[in-house]
Amino acid sequence: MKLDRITLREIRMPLVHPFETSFGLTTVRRMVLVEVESQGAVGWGEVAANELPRYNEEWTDSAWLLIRDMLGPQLLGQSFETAGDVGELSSGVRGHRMTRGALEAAVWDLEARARDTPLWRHIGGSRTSLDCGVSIGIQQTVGELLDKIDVELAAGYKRIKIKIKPGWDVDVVAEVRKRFPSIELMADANSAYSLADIDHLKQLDDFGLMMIEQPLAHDDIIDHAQLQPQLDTPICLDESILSAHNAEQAIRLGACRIINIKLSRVGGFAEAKRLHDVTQKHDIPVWCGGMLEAGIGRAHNIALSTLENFRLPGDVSASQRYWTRDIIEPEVTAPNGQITPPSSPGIGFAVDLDYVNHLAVREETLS
Ligand code: OSB
Ligand code: MG
Repeated sequence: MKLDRITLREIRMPLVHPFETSFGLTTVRRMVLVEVESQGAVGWGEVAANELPRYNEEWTDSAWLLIRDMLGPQLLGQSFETAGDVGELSSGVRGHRMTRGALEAAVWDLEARARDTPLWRHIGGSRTSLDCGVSIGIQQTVGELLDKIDVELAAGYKRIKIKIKPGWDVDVVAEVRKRFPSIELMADANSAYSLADIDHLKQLDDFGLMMIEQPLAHDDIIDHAQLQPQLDTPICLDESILSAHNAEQAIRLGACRIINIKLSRVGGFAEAKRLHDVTQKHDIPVWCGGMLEAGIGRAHNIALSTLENFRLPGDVSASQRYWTRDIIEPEVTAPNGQITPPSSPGIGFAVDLDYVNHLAVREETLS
């Protein structure tokens, strides 16, 4: 296969609910969409990187430049057998997995469409109903958080994740637990703590959390391995796991009991599948994380979530929790907190090109 064209578009979309984590507040998403074409067939990808390099080293503008000046021209100049080979073609670039992964995922979509197969089947998925959780950002008051949780439980979501940071942690979790004694509850720290906080983190053991996500540094495995045996609560790694190799090491060291796989964070489907297989071999459950994606990224996450070892409810939920209007048709819905993978080819949702062009603040075609 050879690509004939790559079109980049940057879109801006305000979130229905501004989203606060330990590393910052997001109110408007700026996303780079990637459209690839080969022999008349097209595929779509979405770069999940944030607007600033706070979650990882990438951001919207780095993605644009990297594809425009380096990855795009390089990919257009090479032929490859299958979508599974595309990640390897960009392996000369250090890091920037979200940017590389968006290109890779676009080619997977194209390939699945060309074969008239839903992407989730094309990658080897088998789950036909996906249990969904939600991730709720830091709120102004605990009362607001409790109200938000009420809304999500009423919508049928199966698990509630709250964001924590120093000053918004043990007391908040205690109040949530008091009000909702038996829900599936977890907390995501986005690297806000260090081993010096160990006694503080141990207090979270009182609340029967499913897991605590990424308590320590974004690039750490060894400190997590020291922390995990001292906590009853399972640690789930997010930021620290960029590859199947990282997962092998984390599991070998006992740094976590659960892993959040983000398609974007690991650089696309080929690596996500390898990582999935490693966790399955070691009987470590996984779930699919999100990055506040618009419809294209959301559709890719749905496809990934159909792999067998995605045993826990993920962060992939209905479009309307994020957007007044999504860029795909139909938008993603999650009746009773469950998503049904689509049956049409490729990502299985139609990209609303008129709306994308309406939202686009810049566009560039490479050929
Ligand atoms: O750590 O999982 C995270 C959003 C942006 C950056 C990092 C994270 C998140 C979320 C939200 O938790 C997931 C979502 O709803 O898409
Ligand atoms: Mg996380």
